[in-house]
Amino acid sequence: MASCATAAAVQNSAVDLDGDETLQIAEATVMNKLRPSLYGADYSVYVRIARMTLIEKGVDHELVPVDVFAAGGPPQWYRERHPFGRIPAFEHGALRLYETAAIARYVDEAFDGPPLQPDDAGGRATMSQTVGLLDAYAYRALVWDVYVERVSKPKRGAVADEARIAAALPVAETCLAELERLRGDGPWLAGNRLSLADLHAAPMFSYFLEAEEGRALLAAHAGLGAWWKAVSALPSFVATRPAG
Ligand SMILES: N[C@@H](CCC(=O)N[C@@H](CS)C(=O)NCC(=O)O)C(=O)O
Repeated sequence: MASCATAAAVQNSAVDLDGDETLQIAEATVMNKLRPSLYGADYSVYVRIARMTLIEKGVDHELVPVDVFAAGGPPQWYRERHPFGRIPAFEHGALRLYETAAIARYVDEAFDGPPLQPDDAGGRATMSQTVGLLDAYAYRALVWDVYVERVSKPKRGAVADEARIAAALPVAETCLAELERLRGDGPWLAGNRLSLADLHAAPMFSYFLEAEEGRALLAAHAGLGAWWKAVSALPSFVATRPAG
């Protein structure tokens, strides 16, 4: 089916271009129309980042349910898509990806829709640095050490590990201070328009702010408070709120 569509697109666009250029444009056109699949569950921070990115780009896609926390872990067919057994994984035509930053960047670059990366090299590098710091430092401190201990564990009758929360708070403080510094005058985290950095941060903050410590830290960073108001009002954020 893809090859028929490729041939039709080649015929339609074979005007002033040489063969290679024509084929590249035709392939990009066909890929743009193929519906990608995202594997995962709505409770996952990383799945939500990918879903928000797809929604912001206006990409029609399918969410294929995979629960990594199910007894026995994810099924074998899923491990073939993600050897580390995490979510999400992504498929678009013959392309298979895992690692959310790579998925989000691909979605931004492969599909039409508003650009989600700054135009200049320095801006893109700074945005990638923000995404990197969220992955390397914020996810564990904000989500696992503060949210899971303070909110999630007590909800299921377990006792919070206070030492773990106390150890995470200075890391969380550094993350918020750095996000605020990098954002400068805003309104978004990287540059003057919504970017992959905002979509990477929002699902982590969503959980973090369920904890009283999270709300107190945000209140101490006024610039980030304004950012949170804007990002949490995005239709892509509202539409991806976890069901449970
Ligand atoms: N580096 C991965 C992280 C993905 C990740 O940690 N996903 C979590 C859910 S938010 C997961 O699958 N956790 C299962 C586990 O830790 O076993 C990415 O960027 O996609």
